[in-house]
This record gives sequence, structure tokens and C-alpha cells, in this order.
Amino acid sequence: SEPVSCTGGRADMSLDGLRRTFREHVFYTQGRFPSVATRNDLYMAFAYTVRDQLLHRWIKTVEQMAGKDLKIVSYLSAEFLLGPHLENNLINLGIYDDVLGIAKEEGFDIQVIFDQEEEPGLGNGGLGRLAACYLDSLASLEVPAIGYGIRYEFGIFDQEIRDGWQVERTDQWLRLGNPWELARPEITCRVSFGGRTEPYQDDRGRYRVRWIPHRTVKGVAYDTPILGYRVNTCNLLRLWKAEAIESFEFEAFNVGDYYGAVDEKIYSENITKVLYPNDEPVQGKQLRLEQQYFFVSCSLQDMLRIYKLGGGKLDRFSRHFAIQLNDTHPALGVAELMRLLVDEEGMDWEPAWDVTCKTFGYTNHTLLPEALEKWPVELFAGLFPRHMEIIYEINRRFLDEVRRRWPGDEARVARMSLIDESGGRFVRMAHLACVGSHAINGVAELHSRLLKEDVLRDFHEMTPEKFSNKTNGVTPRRFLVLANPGLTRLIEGKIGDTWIRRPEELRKLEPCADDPAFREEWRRVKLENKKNLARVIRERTGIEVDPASMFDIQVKRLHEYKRQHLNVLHIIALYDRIKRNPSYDLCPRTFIFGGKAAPGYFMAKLIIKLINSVGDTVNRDPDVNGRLKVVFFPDLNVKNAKFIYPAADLSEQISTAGKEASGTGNMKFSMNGALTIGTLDGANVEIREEVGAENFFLFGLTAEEVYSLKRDGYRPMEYFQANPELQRVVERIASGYFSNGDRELFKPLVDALMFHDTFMLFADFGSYADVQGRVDEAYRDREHWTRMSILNSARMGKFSSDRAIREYCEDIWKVKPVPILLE
Ligand code: H53
Repeated sequence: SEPVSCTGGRADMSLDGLRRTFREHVFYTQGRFPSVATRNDLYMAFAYTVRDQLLHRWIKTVEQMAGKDLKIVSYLSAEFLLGPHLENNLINLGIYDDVLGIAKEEGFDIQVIFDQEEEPGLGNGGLGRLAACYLDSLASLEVPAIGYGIRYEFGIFDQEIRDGWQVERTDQWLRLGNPWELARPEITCRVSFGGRTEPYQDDRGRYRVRWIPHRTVKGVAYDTPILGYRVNTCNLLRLWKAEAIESFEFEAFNVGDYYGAVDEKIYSENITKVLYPNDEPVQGKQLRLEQQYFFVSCSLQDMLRIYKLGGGKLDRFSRHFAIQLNDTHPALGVAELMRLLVDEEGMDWEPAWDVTCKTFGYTNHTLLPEALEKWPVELFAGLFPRHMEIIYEINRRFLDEVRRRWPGDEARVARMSLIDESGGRFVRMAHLACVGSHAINGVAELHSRLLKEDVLRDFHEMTPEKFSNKTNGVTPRRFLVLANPGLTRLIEGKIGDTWIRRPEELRKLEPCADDPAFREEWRRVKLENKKNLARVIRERTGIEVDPASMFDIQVKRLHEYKRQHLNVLHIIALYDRIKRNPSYDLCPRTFIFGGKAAPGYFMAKLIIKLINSVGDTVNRDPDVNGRLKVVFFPDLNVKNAKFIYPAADLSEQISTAGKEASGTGNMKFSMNGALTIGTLDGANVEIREEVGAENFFLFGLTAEEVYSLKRDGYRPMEYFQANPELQRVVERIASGYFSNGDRELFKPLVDALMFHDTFMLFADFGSYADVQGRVDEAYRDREHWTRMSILNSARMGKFSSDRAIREYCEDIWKVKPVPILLE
């Protein structure tokens, strides 16, 4: 067919072209005169102007890929935490300054326009943000890819802090429309639930099974273009929305059951109504399982549809699609692809299984036992009777193999089974993912090692060749270029801008660490970023913080294993030292926290309250005299995070060793020149290796020490009794010092520490406080601190998501870049 012509007109990216397109959108898309256009009208007009550029590249991408013998990556994820699109797209297109100029000419402040964008909060934390970074890198590396997920009508809740407590407010990101997506009402899939199965013989006399479902809903595609950095590749994020199928309403209408029809509509739409706001562990709710199956089924049907358009034969499917399972949330895909191939397409079991295993890869993101997804067999079989049968059959064949390899080892068989029968019966999603994939990976060296040694040990023994590590990465475009323009300019002045695609080149900055003038500039940028954050903190919390103080920051989801409360114990220790000796010499510090707690996670919410209560007391105490400030930054999301990472002096990465699979915030901070205080956990280990032990503040038990201490019987009380400062700290909390004399308020927290201390805060407290003392000293030597800061940024290249995606492409997906030409 003829190449699509879409040059000129709205594809014109000259300054004049952009200005004209923008004005047209104010008129013809928003229906406004410029003089009465609202802030939202202007934002929308800008967004559509930029989207036109994306669509131009998207069409070119599709056009040039069509008919080529290529392989597409399908990234299946229940979460994509994208963050605002507009600024990011301007950077990737390379028209940031042009658009700033147009805004100025037209007489308004572009920042106000950027602020108008509601971010799509379609994820909880690390896992969802990782998926977003990977989409950015896939497109930037010109790799054909589709992200598949769920178009939640309500994303992660907005967090407010009232009286020190977290209050959740529903997210309404779609309220004013979403200019970045295209509804595709013609791209739909049917997804069924419940019912029963029945055997039959097909026309060739073969035994077959058909599924007679109880109900069926419709999935509708919504597409968001994902443009790479300074390339023409524009990939696709396809999110599914659930709707009622028309026939239902029509039938019900005919028999007069109007309310029944409306019920059905509500019921169907419920599936993609809201994101479950739990990071790890996920909550075992039926609707959650329905969400998982819904998006996985839509996505697989869509891939098969696309594949068949190209006329491919099904047994070659895995040469054209590589599907990655982002955690176990989409693991049902293994059974669903089998069902589609065997029941719907009439393939035999063995070739279908061969295709399935060659197609899927599985990324594990957690070692926490309570976070490994298990679904009660009864619930599962009720919703998916056919998939249950398929899983039993996969399991039967798989366990036969286990028995052949390890005859008589029934304990091993029970451990490896897809069905957990150790008390109740559950489907183990991680086992399903392992058995149905040709590749299994963890997300940091330590994590991948622990997976092999512990959680997935039996699977590693059986198929070691499936296992690998793929250390996480983050996109330097959003987390450096967009978030920290000051630092970006400074770096560009020294080493140009090629590091934005090849961050290993940041190493060229190393010699600058010895240049006093450069260090001075480096500090100036940091100070500006701190002033900026101080302003935002003042606007949002009313708290004044001093940009000259050390900014010590811990932002991430609230979870006991992440140990925000260890940080608080240390703050109280410092406060206690000041109270006992008002002239105690302390380098002024501002402690900043941020992060959401799962609404049902009582302890996490109590920790938020504790942070705010300690803040109230400390910030007001005249004895403290400005040396300590404690701030809880409300509503941490991608949009707000951009103020935070660039402003940090010290990054807190203090999880119990062996608990944080990787962490990615640790990377964002260090790239922006923060020094890390951290345990040997997750990617901290590798960050320390890269930046150098002398530029990293290490403390705490190792994962091995944590395990052996647990095994030998950990007694927190022993650490408590041995450390008088720790006793005073805990006593201050327990006595009601921070809660107006209320001794009950924090009792659950205190008791959990004293009697269980599952995450070993007491064991690590001494070492943490000591190393914090070294941080205090180090910060006083500003020249040396700046050196370390520069070296942190310079040596973080490894943690670009481009590196991670290259590894996935080469080792797991076996896909190659496909450069796209515009003309
Ligand atoms: O995934 C991140 C890791 C992080 C890990 C996180 C995660 C979730 O956000 C949700 C569920 C889950 O199993 C794991 O906690 O350590 O960096 C991306 O890999």
C-alpha cells in the first residue's frame, strides 16, 4: 500500500507550525476563544498539539512495522505508573524550549499549564513505575513493544494528612478528560467468567472441551502513544476498560428486565473501576482476580488477532511475540494462552504448551512470603472452571517430570506443585508462572540469588538454565532531565548531552569532582533544588524548612519492612540528645518523609501518625532551635516526586536486608547526587559497588545475618536492654510524649517492636545511629561531601532502564531494534 502521507499540517514541528496547531486546538478542539479559554483549555490544546506529533510518529511506526518479519515485546502489567505526559513528551520530541517560547508569546505561564495535568496513577509504587520506565526505554531503544494493562477509572487514591493521619480521597484522573488516550471502540474482546465445562468430539473425532460460561463482559481498548527519546519510534500502551456486552442489555430490554440490564452494566463496569491500593502483599479479593484475568485475556486475544492479521501460523507465535509477566498478577496468562490455543484454535496440547513456554518470561519482584499470590482453589475454579482443569493438567504433566527426576521425593512434589495443599487448597501463581515460562528473573543481584537459594530453590534445581538476574533501572529522561533541569544543564556544559541515551558516559564527570569551581556550581544547583522543595513544602504543609540544612529524605510506600520507623527512632534519639544537652552539636537537618500506606494497613498508617506527631513536637520545641525539622510530604506521586529527588542530600534506603527486592527510588536519588545511607539490600548492594564503598554510608545486618538471627531465635529485648539511648527513645514514645500524654496511641507499634520486631529495627538501631553520626560529620566537610555527591551521579549509569531493557532484549526476548524513518 501507499506510504501514509501526514506531513505538513499538524505534523509540522516548526515553531510556526506548532503555534498554528495550538491555536487551532483552542478553537476547534476546545471550542474556545483565546480570551475565555480556561487553564484546562490551554492545557488540553497543548496536549493535543503534542499528541499530533506523537500520532504522526505512531502512524509511521505502525506503517513501517507492518508486514515486516519482526518480534514484538508484550509487557503485561496490572500497573503502569506513568506520571504526567506533557513535559516528558516535550523532552522526548526535543521541543521543550519551543513550547516554552510559544507559551510566553501567548502570554501565560507554562508551569501553570504543566500543573494542570492530572497524572494517571495507575499503579501503587515500584512495580508500576518500573513498568513505565521500561516502556520509555523500549521506545527509546526503538524496540517494537506494546504495554498491556488495565484502564482503572480510579487510580491510586490521593493522600491527605488530617491531624497527622492519612486520609484517602478517590482519584479522579479522568474528570476533565484525558487527551493522551484514544478510545478504540472497534477493538473489543469478550471475556467470560464462571459456569461449567463440557466435553465433546470435534469433527475430526478428537476429544475437546468447551466452556459454557456464566457471564461475559466486553473489553474495550484505550491506546496511549509512548514516544522514545529523540527517536521516531512511538509504541503503544493498550489499556482495557470493561463494559457490558450489548446483547445483554438488548435481551433484557426485550423481556422487560430493565433493572436487570442496568445491574449487568454496573456489574461489568466494576471490573476496571478501581486499582487495588495495596503494594505488596496484594489482597486476595475476587474482584482483583477478575481484573487480572480480564486484562490478560483481552491482551492475549489481541495479540492473536494482530498475529493472524500477518497471516502467521500459530505454532510460530513465539517467534513474533515475547510476553513478559510483570510479577504474578498476569500469570493466569499461561493457562489462558493454553485455553485459546487448544480450545479456541484447535491445537493439540503438546505444541500449544511448547508455544506457551517459549512465549512467556516471568519477572519476580518480591521475596516476602506473604506477597506471593495464592488463590483459593474454590474461588478460582468457580470463576475459571476451564482454567482450573488446564492448570491441573499442566500440574499433572509437570509433577510427572519432577517424579521422574527425583523418584520417591514426595516432599519435593508437594513443595513444587501448582496447588498448595499444606492447609486449604490454593493455586500458587508463582509456580504457574515458573512452569509456563522459559525465563525467570529477579530484579537485583542479591534478590536473584535469594530467589534461587530460597523462594524458588526447587525450580532452580530443576531448570537452572531458566534463571537470570535483570537488575532494575530507571529512566534518566524523567528522573534527571525532566526532574532536574539545573543539574542537566550543568552536566551538559561539561560533557554534552549524549549521556541521556548512554548514561555510562556520565563517568566523564568524574574528573570534575576535583574541580573546586565545578563543585561550587554543583552545590549551587542543589541549593536551588532545595529552595524549590522548601517552597512546595511551605505551600502544602505550612512548615518552614531551611534549605541550608541537610535534606535527609525517605520517600516510598509505607511498609514495616522499609522501616520508616527506624528513621523515626533515630530522629527521636537526636531530639533526646538535644533535650539532655541543649548545646549538643548537631549539623542542622531536615527529615522529609513521603509515601502512601495501604488503606487497610493499620501499622503503616500508625507510622505516618508517629512521623507527624514527632514532627509536631520537635518542630515546635524552642530547645531544638531549628537544628531538627521533621516533615511529612503529603500525596507522594510521580508528579510530586520531581521536586523531591533533586533536592536530597541524603537518601534513606534502610529496609531489613533480604526484604527489598531491588528498590528504584534508591537509584533516582543517587543519580541526582544524593548520598545513600543504606543496608546491604536489593540494588543498594550494586549501587554501593558502582559508586564506591567510600561514597556510601553502609550499616546494619546482612541478609545472611538476618536469617541466622531469625533461625537462632531473635530476642529484641536483648538489644533494648543493652542500649540506654534506645530505651529512652522507646520510652518517649510509650510515655505519650508525642501524643499529648496518650500512652495508648502508639502502644501497638511499641509492643510490636518490643515483643516481635519482625523487621529487626532494634538489632540495627545501634549501627544505624553510629553511621548517622558519621553522616553528620561528613556533611560538615562540604567540599568532600560535594565530591562524593558528584561521584554518585557520575557512576550511576548502570541504573538506567535502557541498560536493563537491553539485557531483557538480548537474553530473554531476543528482539532487535527497528529504526523508524519519518519521511
Ligand atoms: O517492585 C519494585 C522493586 C521493589 C518491590 C516492588 C514490588 C511492588 O511495588 C509490588 C509488588 C511486588 O511484589 C514488588 O518491592 O523492591 O524495586 C520493582 O521491581
